[in-house]
Amino acid sequence: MSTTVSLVDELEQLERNAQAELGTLNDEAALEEWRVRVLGRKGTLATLLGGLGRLAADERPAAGQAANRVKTVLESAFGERQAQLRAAGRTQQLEAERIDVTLPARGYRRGQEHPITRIRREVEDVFKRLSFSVVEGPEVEWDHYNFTLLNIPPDHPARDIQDTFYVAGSDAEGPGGSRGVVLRTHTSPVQIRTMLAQRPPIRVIVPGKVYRNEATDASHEAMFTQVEGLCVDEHTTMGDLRGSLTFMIRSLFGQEREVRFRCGYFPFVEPGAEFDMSCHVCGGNGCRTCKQTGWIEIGGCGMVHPKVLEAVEIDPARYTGWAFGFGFERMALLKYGVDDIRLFYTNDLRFLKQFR
Ligand code: FA5
Repeated sequence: MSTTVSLVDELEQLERNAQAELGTLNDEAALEEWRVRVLGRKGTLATLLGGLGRLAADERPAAGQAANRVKTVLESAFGERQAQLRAAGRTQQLEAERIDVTLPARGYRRGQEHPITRIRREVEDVFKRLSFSVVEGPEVEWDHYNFTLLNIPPDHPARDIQDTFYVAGSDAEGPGGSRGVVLRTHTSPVQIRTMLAQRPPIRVIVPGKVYRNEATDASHEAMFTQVEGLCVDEHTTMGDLRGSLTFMIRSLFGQEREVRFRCGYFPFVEPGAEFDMSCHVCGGNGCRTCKQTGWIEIGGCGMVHPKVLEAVEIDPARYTGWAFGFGFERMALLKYGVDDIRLFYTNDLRFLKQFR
């Protein structure tokens, strides 16, 4: 037997064996190992081709052709197997990632307004209808605006009623050379800020958080929310104040409600009053909610004190003003029949979900 025949035989045997083996390989790593071993630079095929040089010249063409054919066949067989394995891998992956689009969707849990936000928006809407603008002010406030310019000088006893949190170490110089920074005890300092920034006519309401050094109980929190109302104009009177508050109370608690004023003292108004509404639970006959009086206290109000107008350089001989302030939490307690103010801030969803 000539050398050519035996080399061609060997090539054909390699073709058969290598192809058969290829069919048994099931992963890319084994495939790569096969490629290096059979088709690689030092692989079986290359070793056989190395034998070509030792053949007689007339035997070489036939052996060379056979070698090329085997090489092409094995390379394309390799390519096919690789494609097969990759396709199978993709199918498996798709299978693993299959999702059942017919399953019912998980419920989307919608949020809702906090009851205090709801009251705030209702009050804002009422006053917007009376052409008031909504403005805000800082919660960390100059002592000067929170107290002094509201006619509560440093040694005034009214400071005790609204004890608050003083910002320690703050000796920055404030307005008018004043010192002292506090967490505001009421929204009234925004009266001062508004009157300093704007000339009459002024009609604003000011919702926002306030702070007091307060032992908490069912009707007191150390942080709560107030709204301030301020109107400054020529000829505006306590009658306008009363009319506006009555309009608000009736919008929120029903058209049958009455509003009454009782004398009340706030250093920044003169005359000053507490305002009450007739009890919405018993209609004014007397019950547990109104402590048998028929009336429920809502907030404070009065005519802006001439000293306050002077302090912000508005002429009290030409302009008059009125103001009021009350807490949203106490209003929410009444409107929703809740008996403990602390429930609004414990973030218990069982409680909050009732206000949908
Ligand atoms: C004031 O804060 C005045 N600035 C209101 C005012 C404005 C009077 C303009 C005149 C003119 P007073 O301290 O009474 O007033 O508080 C007003 C309301 O805030 C109270 O009626 C009550 O509704 C609420 N409030 C007071 N303290 C607390 C507290 N610790 N927790 C919850 N609500 C409170």
